Amino acid sequence: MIKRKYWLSVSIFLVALFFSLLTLRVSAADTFATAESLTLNKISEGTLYTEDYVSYYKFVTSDSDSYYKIELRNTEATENIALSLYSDNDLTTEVYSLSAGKSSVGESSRKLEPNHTYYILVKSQYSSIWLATGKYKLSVSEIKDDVADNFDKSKLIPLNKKVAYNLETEDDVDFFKFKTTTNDSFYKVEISNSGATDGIGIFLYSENDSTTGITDFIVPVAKSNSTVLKLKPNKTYYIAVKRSSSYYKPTGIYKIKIKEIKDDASDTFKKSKTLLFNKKNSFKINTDGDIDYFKFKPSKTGYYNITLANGCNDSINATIFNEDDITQNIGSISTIDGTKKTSKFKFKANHTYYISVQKSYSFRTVEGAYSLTLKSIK
Ligand SMILES: [Ca+2]
Ligand SMILES: [Ca+2]
Ligand SMILES: [Ca+2]
Repeated sequence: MIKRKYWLSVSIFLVALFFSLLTLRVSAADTFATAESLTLNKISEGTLYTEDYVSYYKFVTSDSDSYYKIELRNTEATENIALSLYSDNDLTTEVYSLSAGKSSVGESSRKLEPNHTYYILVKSQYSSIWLATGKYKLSVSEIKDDVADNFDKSKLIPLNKKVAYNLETEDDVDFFKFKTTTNDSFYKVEISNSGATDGIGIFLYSENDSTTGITDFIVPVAKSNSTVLKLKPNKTYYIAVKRSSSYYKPTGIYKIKIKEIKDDASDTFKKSKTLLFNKKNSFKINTDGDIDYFKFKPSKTGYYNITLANGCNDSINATIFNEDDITQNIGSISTIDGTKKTSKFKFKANHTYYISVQKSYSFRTVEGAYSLTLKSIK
């Protein structure tokens, strides 16, 4: 009797030991150290054998600047399943997690470090009431970024050429730079949202520093938008193309072009061009917003006629200044498009006067040719 009881106890003990060893073996096997290697861009199948089963995976990123799309397909599991991404073989290094409900897909695309081993754990979603068992599919796809996400590695784009790029994911940022010429020029920054799924934001910077923003604008789906700015000569400017806020989620192709528009007369008193007397001085409002400054020095004191001929598409004004100071206005000539107008002024000999020419109404878009003629009245 005692002997039988002894053997029963031993048997129970051995069975218990067997199961505990089995559990120990399973949990020891399913750790980071034995994580299954995933091949990039290939779908792997997996199974959650029990409700507390955890599958361990690892993958190595390429040496490219890339996004990685991780997709978890809950093909046959009985409840919600979840995935966590770790940057090291350590549970404290979680990058993000995502879940996939029954018969649905969970996915996320993130930029990851190049040449780095990441780990993925797949298990039942513990926040669910019921725990899952069953099959699923897992894949990690590399999506190469065509343009770097930072100022330092920004892509140099040529002037006057339209080039196509891509927003690979909705949080992709493409950084560009361009160099202005030695000319006194305007630059038209033009973006065509030819293939993106949502509005694209454009941000222009004067330095490789996000605090130096000059302007920004949005390009709606299937539209073009642009801005024209007078920029400093011989200088590098930066552009970021990205979503303008979390409200927008653009992915897809867009085209960018930086066009140089040369200005024939400076926008400042300081660099104003000298006008010649008894001659038609022909210039242009080269782009909307252009203002042209001139100077002249009469050789004798007396009355002079100044004629402004307007070949633009809207009204323009010439303003005459007694010195190189915006407050020293001594008169102006206004012309509507396609007409010319002459006004009489009295000038002193050997004194430098200034004239500016610009559009009359700030809310209009004005471009085109004009001329100024200065004649002494005999
Ligand atoms: Ca890109
Ligand atoms: Ca001009
Ligand atoms: Ca100008």
